[in-house]
Amino acid sequence: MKILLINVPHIAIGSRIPREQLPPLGLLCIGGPLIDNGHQVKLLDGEFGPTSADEIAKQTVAFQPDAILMGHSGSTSAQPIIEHISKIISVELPNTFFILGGVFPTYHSEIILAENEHIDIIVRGEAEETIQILMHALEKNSSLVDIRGITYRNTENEIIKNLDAPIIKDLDANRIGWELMKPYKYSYWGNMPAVVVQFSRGCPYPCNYCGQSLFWKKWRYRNPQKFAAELAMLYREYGVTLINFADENPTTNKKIWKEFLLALIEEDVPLILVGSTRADNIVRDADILHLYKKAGVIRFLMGIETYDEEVQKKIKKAGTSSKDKEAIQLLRKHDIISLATYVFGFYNETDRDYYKGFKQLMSYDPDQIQMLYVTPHHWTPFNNEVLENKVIQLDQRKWDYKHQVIKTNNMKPWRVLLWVKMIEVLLQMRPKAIFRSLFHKDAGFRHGMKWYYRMGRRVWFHEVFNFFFIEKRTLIGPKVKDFWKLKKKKTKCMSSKDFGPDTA
Ligand code: B12
Ligand code: SF4
Repeated sequence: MKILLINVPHIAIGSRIPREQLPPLGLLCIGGPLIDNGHQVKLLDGEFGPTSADEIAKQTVAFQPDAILMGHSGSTSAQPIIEHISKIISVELPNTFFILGGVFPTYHSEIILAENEHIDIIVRGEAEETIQILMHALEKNSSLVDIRGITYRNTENEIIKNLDAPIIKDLDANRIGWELMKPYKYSYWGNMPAVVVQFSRGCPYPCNYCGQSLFWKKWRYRNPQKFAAELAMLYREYGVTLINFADENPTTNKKIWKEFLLALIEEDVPLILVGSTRADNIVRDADILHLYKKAGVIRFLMGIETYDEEVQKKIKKAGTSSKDKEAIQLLRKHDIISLATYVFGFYNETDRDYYKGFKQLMSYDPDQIQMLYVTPHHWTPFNNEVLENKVIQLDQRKWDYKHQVIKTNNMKPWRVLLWVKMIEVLLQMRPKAIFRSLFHKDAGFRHGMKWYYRMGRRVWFHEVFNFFFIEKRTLIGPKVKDFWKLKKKKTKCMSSKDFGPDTA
């Protein structure tokens, strides 16, 4: 079959501010096995440009695919964009199969199909195995009844949700379609040829606001030696120098992670690695952090999330303040940049909480910070705790952690924004942090810091300007528990007009 993989352009800052793009790993993961099964597969990456919906439609029609596969990396915030673009294309290509996958569609497959008549099938969960079975069935025009992991519309126009697919046990079994990247110049970290990779899937922790551990179900990992060899191949054959880990927690198992680090050191390739992990893993690995550095790790992001140990317990973060601080110090000792994320909006904070959060971050002294707003993803336990809270951001494209989504009872959104923006400035403009970006002995460290300052400056002004002059929000929106029901009725992305004037 002729298959087109489409990565849609996002409006989120992660896509628009850096002026460079990373490859959509999810689509490459399904593209590889499909190529090996004999299908003709092409990637259209709309993030470049960004490409307009009409241009994407034009290029798609020119390719005349039998099936269009659209996926998510920004997930929730990408869904309205996917629905919009796929609808335009479907007018021109009524006989093409429209198939979606990714985190958000996995949990909303029936709603999406009910609202979008042109979308035919949704693949739920990890898709490398399911997509091969599905494309084979579509090619042979055979029944979809027994294909696990899909939701589809049958010939009677009923929406059928088949059983979940089993998790993939061997993560090395399916090849990633790296060759699909060839038409595009992917880069990150200041124009370094870059890819996104996944050493492991899943997370063994139960943080109540995070859907990732639920999506992958169980923590699994790739063969450390094969994985290191693949990274070396990416350097040698594709000139890749920057590796961005998609893993939730690649360091979960110390022994396995150490094996990978040693295997990569053995490959002797000058790669730079950035990723996310947990602070307690860094503390646990104090004796092997020199191997992290030797293998090329330049930055780890760690979720600090809150100053308040009570909230930490409530959200089931299972971390401690002392470990967070120690992890940052340990990384610094090994010339590895620490990026601390901090989440606002968990439980009706007051000025005092913001001040305490700020003080705590100052005392931790991270090299970089990222301030986020808690987002009630439908499928997370946190969502059930805030069902009665009001939604102030009705545009789903902005459910991206960088917009306040739920109302905090004690503060107006402008006040929350001022706190967040002030904390960012005060932390990033500390003489200590600036000094490190200019005079740190490690050139890679300096480069990473300068790149982040450049990006941060753009993000900061973009967010403040958009908040006051462009974006809309409402203080009289629906409750969280009603948001998706209302959305379903409206059929298209709601605007604040649906709930009265912008009163924020
Ligand atoms: C790398 C990454 C990025 C990169 C994206 C680069 C790119 N071109 O994809 C960058 C830095 C640009 C980025 C930006 C953003 N990101 Co991001 N990102 C990630 C990260 C770390 C990895 C994504 C990934 O590659 N996963 C690995 C692949 C293999 O998994 P996958 O994409 O889910 O694909 C599998 C299945 O879902 C399915 N599948 C996926 N697509 C399709 C399509 C079809 C047709 C089928 C059949 C199956 C299928 O099959 C795949 C293989 O099994 C995840 C966290 C994570 N660990 O997943 C966050 C994550 C996806 N990002 C997130 C967010 C919020 C954003 C931003 C909105 C942030 C912002 N405010 O700017 C933006 C959105 C823009 C964008 N382009 O996505 C959230 C999404 C939350 C949600 N559920 O809505 C995540 C989950 C982080 C988190 N912890 O919550 N991101
Ligand atoms: S926030 Fe991090 S540690 Fe917690 S469940 Fe999500 S990925 Fe795991």
